[in-house]
Amino acid sequence: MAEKERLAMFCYQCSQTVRGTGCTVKGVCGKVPTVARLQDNLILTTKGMAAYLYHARELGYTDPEIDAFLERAFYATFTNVNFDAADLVRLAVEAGEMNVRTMRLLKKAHIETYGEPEPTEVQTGTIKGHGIIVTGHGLKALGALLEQTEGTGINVYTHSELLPAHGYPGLKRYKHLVGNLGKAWFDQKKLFSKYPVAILGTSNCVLIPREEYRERMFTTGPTRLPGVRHIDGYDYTPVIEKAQSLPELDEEPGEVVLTTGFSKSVVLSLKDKIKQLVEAGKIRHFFLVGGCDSPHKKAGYYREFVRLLPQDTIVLTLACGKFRINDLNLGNIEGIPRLIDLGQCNDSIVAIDIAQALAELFGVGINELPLTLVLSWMEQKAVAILWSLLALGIKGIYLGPILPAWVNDDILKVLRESYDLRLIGDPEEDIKQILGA
Ligand code: FSO
Repeated sequence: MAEKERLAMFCYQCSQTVRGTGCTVKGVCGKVPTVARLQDNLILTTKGMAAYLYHARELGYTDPEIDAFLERAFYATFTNVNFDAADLVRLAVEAGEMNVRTMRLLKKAHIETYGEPEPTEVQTGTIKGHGIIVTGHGLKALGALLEQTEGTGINVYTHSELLPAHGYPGLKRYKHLVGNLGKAWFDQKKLFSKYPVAILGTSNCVLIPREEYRERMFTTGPTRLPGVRHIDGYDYTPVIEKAQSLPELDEEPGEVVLTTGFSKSVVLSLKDKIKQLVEAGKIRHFFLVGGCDSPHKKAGYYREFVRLLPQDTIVLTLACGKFRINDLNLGNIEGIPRLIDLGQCNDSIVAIDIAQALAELFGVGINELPLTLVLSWMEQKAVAILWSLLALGIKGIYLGPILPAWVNDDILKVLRESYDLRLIGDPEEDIKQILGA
C-alpha cells in the first residue's frame, strides 16, 4: 500500500479518511498520525535491539525468546495488521523489557569473552609508528585486529564508542592498544582526515567518507560504505597492509587522560562506602548523564549541566554522550570518583543493575533513590534504551536536546502522565529543580 494511503487510513488526528493528492506524508491535518508514529517507534526500538543482538551473536550468544519477540514486534509495524494505539504502546513497553534482556545478553558475551572491565586510564594522543583507528561498537572485530597486529609495530587507537574497550582485561593486555582519538561519532570526518592511518568501521555511526581517506578506510561486519573495501569475516590482513604502507604518526601527547572501565562489580565493591557517604550527607545525589550524542547545538547543555553540579554529587556516564563531559576533572568524594564511565550505550544494563542494587541497599524503590537520569537523544538505539528504562518503571527522566521524532502531543502527554518524562531546559534551573535547592 502506498505511504499516503497508509497514513490516510491511520489518520486519527483529523478523524478523516482522505486519499489521493489530499494526503501528504504529514497527513491532511499536517500531523503524522499517532498509530503510524507508534509503529515507527517500534521499528526504531527493534533496530536498536537488532544491533545489540548482532554483536552478541558474533560472540556466540543468542536467545530464541528475543528473536521471537523481534519477529512479532516487527510484524506489528506492518500495514493492516495492528491499528490499536494502546496495544502498540504495550508492545513498546514489552520491547523495552526485551531490550533489557538483550543488553544483558551482550554484557554476558563481552564479560565471558574479554573479562569484566576494570578502571583504566586511556591516553588521547599519538605515539610514533604506524596506526589503525577502529570506530564503532564491535569488540569482536577490535579483538581480532589486536590479535593480528600484535608484534607488527602497528599501534591501534579506538574512536568514540570503542573507548570502553580499554577497560576489558582481554583487550587491554595488548600493549599496542595505545589510546583513543577523537570524541563522539560525528567528529570522524575531521579526525580521519587529520590522521593518515588505516581506519576500520565496525558498526553503526560510520559516516560517508571524505575522498581524502576513502581508500584507507575499511568496513567489517554489518557496516558498509560506498567505495570502501569491506572485510568479510575477521581476517584484517588488508587493513594491516594498508596501515604499513602509510606514513608513521609522530609522537603527540594528548591534552587529557580519560578513565573508563567502571563495571558493576567495581562500583558495587564500593557500595558500603557509598552508603556511609550518603548517610553522612557527603553524597547528596547521583546523576546518569549520557546517551547518544548528536551535533545539535543545544547538546552543549550536558557539559554545562555537569560543570554546574555541586561537589557532593556523583555522575555516572555511558555511550558517546560521555564525550561531552569525560575530560572534566570532577575529583572524588573521599576516594569515590565523581565521574564514573560505565561504558557503551549497551552498558545501560550496568547502570540499571547498579541502580537496582543501590535501591536494595537503601531499602527503597528505584524512584526513591537520590538518582536522576539526564539523557541525550538521537533517533537510533537510544529509543530501545528509553523504553527499557520506562519498562522498569523509572520516572522523571530528563531528555534532550530534542524530542524523539515519533513523539506528537498525544504521545508526549502519555509519556508525561505515565512516566513523568521531562525535557531538558536551562541547566542551572534543572539542577535547582532536581536538587530542590
Ligand atoms: Fe553513540 Fe552511535 Fe552507542 Fe548510538 S556512537 S550514537 S545509536 O550508536 O548508541 O552511543
